[in-house]
Parts: sequence; structure tokens; C-alpha cells
Amino acid sequence: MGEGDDEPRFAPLVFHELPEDEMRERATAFLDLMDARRTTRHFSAREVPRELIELAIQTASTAPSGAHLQPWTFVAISDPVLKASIRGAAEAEEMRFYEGRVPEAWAEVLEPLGTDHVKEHITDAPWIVVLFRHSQRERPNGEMAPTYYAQESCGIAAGLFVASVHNMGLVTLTHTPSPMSFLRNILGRPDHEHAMLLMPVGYPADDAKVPDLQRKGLEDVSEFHE
Ligand code: IYR
Repeated sequence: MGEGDDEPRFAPLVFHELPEDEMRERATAFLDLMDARRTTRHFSAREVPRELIELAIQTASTAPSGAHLQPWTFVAISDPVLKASIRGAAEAEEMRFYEGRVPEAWAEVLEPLGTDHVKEHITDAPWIVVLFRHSQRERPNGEMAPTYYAQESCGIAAGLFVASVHNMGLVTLTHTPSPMSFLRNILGRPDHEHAMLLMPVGYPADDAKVPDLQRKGLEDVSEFHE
């Protein structure tokens, strides 16, 4: 396989087999770590170095993606003026949602979360990271072409981002202002990029609260056929 031909190029897989006991220990430790993660809406204004945000984005970007197109852009914002303008636009959308557009069945499941149109987390947190999903890519010849499974790919990337933030000892929130198209305009992203999640990242506020929730057990989220 020479330079410039169309053959797929492969490299050997780097794989280190572990003893089964160690697999179990590591899997249990990771479960314990992730089970201790909570989503909070209450952030401290304490600063977080940009490098930590970069590390979380790089971790997210290791996600598998359709045809390895990595159809995502993470826009990280610490600029207080920009955060304030995003908060203003998000609250205007949310006001319309909570004061009319929210269907009754949706309001029923939101009630235990105690959410409303006030989005303090957008200006309290030192960083907000907006995940944009690419519905198209630019081909080498300059034409636009589709991406594949971008929704799934970005969902996995977001999961890795959340895990990275938790693992480094900070907190985040997967906020979904709806509709989110205002973020493309404010952040000057192109038309084929679609805001998917707004994730404040930082330390929790000293008096941070979380909803009193339980996670479903294994038997409620799985089925095995052996
Ligand atoms: N986007 C609104 C409503 C909302 C929707 C879901 I689904 C949540 O889990 C939480 C909130 C808001 O952010 O308030």
C-alpha cells in the first residue's frame, strides 16, 4: 500500500489483556466512580484553568463516530459578556417554554427537578461548553456532503465529556435550552452545525443541591439472553 492509493490503511491494535480479577476490580471501581456523579444546577464562580476544559474536550473527541467523521465542535466560553448574552437568550426561550409551550406530560416529569426559566448556571460557571453536531461535512473538493449517525456520535462524545469532567473532580450539567438555534447565531457557527447541549463546567456552589433521585437497577435497564 503506497502513498496516495485508495487502499484502506491499517495499524496493529494496541491491546493489553488484563487478568479477569483485575477487569472486575477496574469495572467495579469505574462504576463506583460514575455512580457518584451527580448533575447539579448550582455552580461556584471559582475559576477553572482552560487546560482542564481542553482535556475534557480531547477526551470527548476520542468517541467513536460514523465513518470517523467526528461530526462535532465544542465551543468553550469563559468571556463574561458572551455568557451573559447567551443566558439572556436562553432565558427568553425558556420563559416561552415554561409559560405556555410545555406540554402537560412533559411538565409532569420536570416537576421533581424543580427547573424554571432562570438559568443562573450559564453565568455562574466559569466555563460553558456548547456541543455542536455537524449535519454535513466539507469534501476535499469543497462540496458539502452528509455526515452519518451524527446524533449517536455526538451523544457518545457528550457522555465521554461528562465522564471526564466528573473524573477530574468538577461538575457539569447537560442543559438543553429549547429551541437552541440562537446559539448558532450568537457563536457565529455555520448553518450545518446544530447546537445540541450547553454544558456549564466548574466547581459546585458551597450550597449546591441535587434532586433526590434514585437510579434504576440493573434488572430495570437490561435483559440478558444466554
Ligand atoms: N430545557 C428546559 C426544560 C428541561 C427539559 C428537560 I427533558 C430536563 O431534564 C430539564 C429541563 C430547561 O432547561 O429548563
